[in-house]
This record gives sequence, C-alpha cells and structure tokens, in this order.
Amino acid sequence: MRAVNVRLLAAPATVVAAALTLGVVAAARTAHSTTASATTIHVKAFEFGFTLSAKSARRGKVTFVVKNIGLGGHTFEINGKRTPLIQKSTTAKLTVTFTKAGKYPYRCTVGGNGIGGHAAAGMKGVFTIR
Ligand SMILES: [Cu+2]
Repeated sequence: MRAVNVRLLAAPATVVAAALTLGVVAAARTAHSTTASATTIHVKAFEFGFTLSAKSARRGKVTFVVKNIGLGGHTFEINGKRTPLIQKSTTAKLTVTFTKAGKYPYRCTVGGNGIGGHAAAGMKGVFTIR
C-alpha cells in the first residue's frame, strides 16, 4: 500500500519536471527570436539595374531571392557573397548573415567594376542593415 502511494506521487512529479524543462526551452527560443531575425528580400535584375522589395532589413539572416527579368546573365553580390551567373528568366537565392548594422553596397559583377561593366551601367546600390 505504501509503495503504491509513492508511485502515485512520483508520476505527477515527473510530469512537472518535464513541463519545467519544456518551459525553459520555450523561453530560450523566445529570447533567441528577439535578437536575430530572418528576412526575405525579392530582387529583380535587369539591364541595367536592380529593384529590391525593401531597401533595409534587421540584422540577422537575409535571403535575397534574385530573379533575372533581363536578357543577359547577371549576378548579385553583397557583403562578400555572390550568386552564380543567373540566366534570363531564372532565379537564384543568396542568404547572407549580417551581424552589424550599416550600409552594404551590392552590385552585379558581370564585366567587372570598370567601364563596360554592369555595375558601372547602373547595376549597383546600397542596402541598409539596421
Ligand atoms: Cu548584370
């Protein structure tokens, strides 16, 4: 009889312990989501420029979904990361983690930086991380 009573008491204690553990995990997730964010920016590339769905994002992971609506191939480069050459009517995704607020230049790298390059022709801009 006494052993049965101990078991009945032990079972709810296990449930409480499990609930407390879950509570800690949930709290940790909530804290994490307030310090980091994930943003998707839609980018259209064309001769010769880019259109972005937003000019800024919060710090954290930013995924640029770059669609080439032009005729020739283009790239999208920002913060040292670059898409492969994107052919017309196709899309490439570039995920970049920004840890600091600031202004980040972006550009198309086709043709280089100089005269005749796509960036010089207008395929460049500045994205803000806040
Ligand atoms: Cu280009």
